[in-house]
Amino acid sequence: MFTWKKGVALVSMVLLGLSLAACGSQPSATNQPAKDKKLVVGFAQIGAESEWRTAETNSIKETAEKLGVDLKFSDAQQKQENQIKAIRSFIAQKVDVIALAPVVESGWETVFKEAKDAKIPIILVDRGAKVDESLYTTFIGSDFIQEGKNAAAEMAKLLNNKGNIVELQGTVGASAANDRKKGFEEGLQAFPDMKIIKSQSGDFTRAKGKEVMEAFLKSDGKNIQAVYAHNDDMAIGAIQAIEEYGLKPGVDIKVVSIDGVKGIFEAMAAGKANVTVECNPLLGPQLFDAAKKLAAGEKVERWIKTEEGIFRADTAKEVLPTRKY
Ligand code: GZL
Repeated sequence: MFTWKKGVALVSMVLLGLSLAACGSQPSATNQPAKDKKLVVGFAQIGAESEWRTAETNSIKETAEKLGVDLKFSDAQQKQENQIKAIRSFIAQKVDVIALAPVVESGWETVFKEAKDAKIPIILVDRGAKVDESLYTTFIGSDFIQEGKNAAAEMAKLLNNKGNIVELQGTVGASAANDRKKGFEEGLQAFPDMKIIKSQSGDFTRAKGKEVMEAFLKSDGKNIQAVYAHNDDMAIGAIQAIEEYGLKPGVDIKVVSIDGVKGIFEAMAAGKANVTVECNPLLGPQLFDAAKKLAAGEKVERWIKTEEGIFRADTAKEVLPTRKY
């Protein structure tokens, strides 16, 4: 016999069935299967100070595009406070992973703790940070101390173990600059007749590298047998200064630098530079591979190293067309 109670129960059963069917057929944001959710990565880039940096940015953007990663990208114009602002913005946007190339090693503790409290893992890319290791998950980048040692060994061959060297350091406080300096000095210990007679920061840029080299030439001119630059861009600036001074770069003053960008291969092919120690900027694939693993709760290695070579003037012409950055 029909009662109102039975009728209400029947109607609610029908409505419940319909709503469950609707859920099953039109996945919404809330019931989107986790595996189909787009990975969201915030990247706080330093700026565009060198060919190397531009190559790294291109690698990260192109790889994100290819993999369908939602990349939030910020350019800090070389300022740490802008990188810190970007990290706070990524936290507010609740990205899955935060990555950055720390412009300098210090000053990250507070904002990294904020990311940790928000349960967002941090990946360091191409430069280190002096913080407690628990505040970041992995460092993807090169062994800068080894790069400095390799540069010293190459310099010894060029100078026959004897000569005065001027050094163009990278950005003050940057791990790449600190460690390339450390590695080069350690490498020189085996060669007591090779001396660094002047050392100053050229901030990893061509313009500043040229300006500092001009000052070195003014004070020490023909007393300089070689220049060691922490990156190729400063070396290219130094080459211009040496030529304007009236000497032959690569001949009168040997040129050894780090990165392996196209510009230094062109200089080596023209006989104006002697050696570049490679530092690979194409880190996009390694970055998003690590980010994907972290977002899925998987572990990643503490240091994901990049493979690198050493390139000399005698092979520059044939290698140049094969270079990807
Ligand atoms: C190295 C990177 C350095 C490059 C420079 O990993 O941090 O910064 O050697 C760049 O060219 O400016």
